[in-house]
Amino acid sequence: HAAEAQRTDLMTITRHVLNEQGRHPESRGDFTILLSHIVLGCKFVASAVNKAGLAKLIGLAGDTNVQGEEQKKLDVLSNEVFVKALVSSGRTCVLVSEENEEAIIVDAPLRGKYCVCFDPLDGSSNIDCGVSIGTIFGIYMIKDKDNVTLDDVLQPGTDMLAAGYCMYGSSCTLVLSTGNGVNGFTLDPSLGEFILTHPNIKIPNRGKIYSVNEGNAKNWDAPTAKFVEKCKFPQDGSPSKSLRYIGSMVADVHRTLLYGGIFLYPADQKSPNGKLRVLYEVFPMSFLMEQAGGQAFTGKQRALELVPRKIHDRSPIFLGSYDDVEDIKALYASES
Ligand code: AHM
Ligand code: MG
Repeated sequence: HAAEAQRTDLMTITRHVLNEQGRHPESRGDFTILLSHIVLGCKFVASAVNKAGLAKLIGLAGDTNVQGEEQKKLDVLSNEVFVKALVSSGRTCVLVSEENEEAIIVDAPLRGKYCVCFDPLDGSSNIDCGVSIGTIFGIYMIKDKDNVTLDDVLQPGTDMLAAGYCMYGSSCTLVLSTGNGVNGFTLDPSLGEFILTHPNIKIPNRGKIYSVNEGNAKNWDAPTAKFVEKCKFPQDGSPSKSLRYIGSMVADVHRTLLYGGIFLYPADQKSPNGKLRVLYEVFPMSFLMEQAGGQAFTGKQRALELVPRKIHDRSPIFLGSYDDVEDIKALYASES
C-alpha cells in the first residue's frame, strides 16, 4: 500500500505517555519527565550492549585500557547511568537497584514524588555470548513528601503505578504499562526514538510453551514437578508443550507475553524463595502480565499482593497465560 510505505505520523513513547496521562493532568509532566530519563538509560545500555563484542578491541567492560585503568563492567556502568539519570530528573525520591545493597534516598533539593525499583542489566551472565539481556523497572508514588522512608518501596505490587522492561535483543524493545494495558515500543536507531510497534499487547489465554530451568528438577517441590511432567506427558489428550528457556528473564518473559505460555522460577530445596527478586523482577513482570490479561502466582498467592520485608527479597514466581497459571494454582491448592 503506497500510503503505508512511509509512515509520517510517528507515535513516540513520549507522545503515547502524554496522551495516556491526559486522565491525570496534574502528574502529566512529571511522569513524562521521569520516563524520558528512564528511556535515556535504556538507550545508553542499548548502545553499550551493541559494542560489547568489541570490548577487547576498544577497551570496554572489565578490560584494562591503555592507561592501565580498569574499565567498568557493563552492569556497573549501566547502573551508574540509570542512577544519575533518575536522580537528575528531579522526579525521584527513593531508588532501589539490584546493583546497590542499600536503597538510595535522593537529596532534598532534587527530590520528587516517584520511587523507582530497577535491575539495570538483568541476565548479565549472557553478555559475552551475545544473548538478549534487559532492564526491568517498577514505579511507585511516595506517600508523604516530607517523610521519605524505605516503607515507600516496601509496598505490595498492587500499589505500583507503572512497570516495564527494555530488551536488548535483535532489536531494542521497550514494553510499558501505566496501568492501562501494555504497549511495546521499538527503538528506531536512525531517530533515536522508541516508536509504538506493539499496541495493546494481550497474552493468549493458553500457550504451547513452558519455560523453566529444568536442571533444578531434582530439588523441586511436588506441584512444580507435577506441572512440568504434565507439560511433557499430558494425560488429557492435549499436545505436549515445547520447552524454551533462555536464562534471561526479560527475553523469556517477552516471548511468553507475545506467544503465550508460562514462565516458572519456582522454589526448590536449595532456594526456598526461588531466585528472582520481588521489587525489580517479580513485581514489574507480574504487573505487565496482569495488564496483558495473564496471571502471576507465587505458589501461595497472587504475586502482586506480596509485601516485601526487605528491598532485595526473593519470591518463587509462575507467570504467563491465564489458563496455564490456573493449572499450577490448582496443583498447589490440591497439595495443601
Ligand atoms: P541475575 O540478576 O544475576 O542476572 O539473575 C537473574 C537471571 C534472570 O534473568 C533469569 O531468569 C534467571 O537469572 C536465570 O537463572 P538460572 O540461571 O538459575 O536459570
Ligand atoms: Mg537480575
